[in-house]
Amino acid sequence: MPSIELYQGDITQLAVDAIVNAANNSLLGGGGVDGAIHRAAGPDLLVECRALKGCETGQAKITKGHRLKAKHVIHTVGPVWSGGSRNEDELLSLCYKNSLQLAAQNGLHSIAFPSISTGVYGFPVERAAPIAVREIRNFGESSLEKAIFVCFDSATMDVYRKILKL
Ligand code: AR6
Repeated sequence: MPSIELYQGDITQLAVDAIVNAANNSLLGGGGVDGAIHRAAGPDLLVECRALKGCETGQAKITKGHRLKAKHVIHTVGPVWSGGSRNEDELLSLCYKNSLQLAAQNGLHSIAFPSISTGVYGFPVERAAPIAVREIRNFGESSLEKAIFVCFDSATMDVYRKILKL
């Protein structure tokens, strides 16, 4: 299992092997963290994303980091919250699992996650954060040494802090 760190701020500023993007099924950009990543990475990220032909919810795809400090971007698509009975928990777990697996397959050592689905997609952060933490803790031996949870706002930070007892 990689060690877990907590960081409050902008994920686009992190010099890690991969930052994870909370994207949508098109992988062609959007608002929130997705928009910030595309702005910071520059237009070649979109060119590379076009060739990926989208991504299913819960799955993940990897690109280069282009102008980012991060070497790679792992794009995953979280579930849209619709009350909790549409497999949202399982799909969110898959986002973390598949992103970690992709990082390990590429021999990466460090990865940073935003709080997937808890912005525009409306997944309650109190329910999402324990899922995120559980998936990192359940991830076995691999090249991954460090996973960073990046919280943009202090409310999200508080939830993670409590769960991680930091
Ligand atoms: N760094 C880290 N976290 C951020 C940043 C940033 N620069 N900007 C926002 N966040 P969201 P979702 C936080 O809405 O809910 C996009 O349009 C934000 O405060 O970005 O998975 C996509 O194209 C929140 O805590 O992602 C999809 O259409 C978290 O990131 C849709 O939004 C996730 O919020 C995906 O929605």
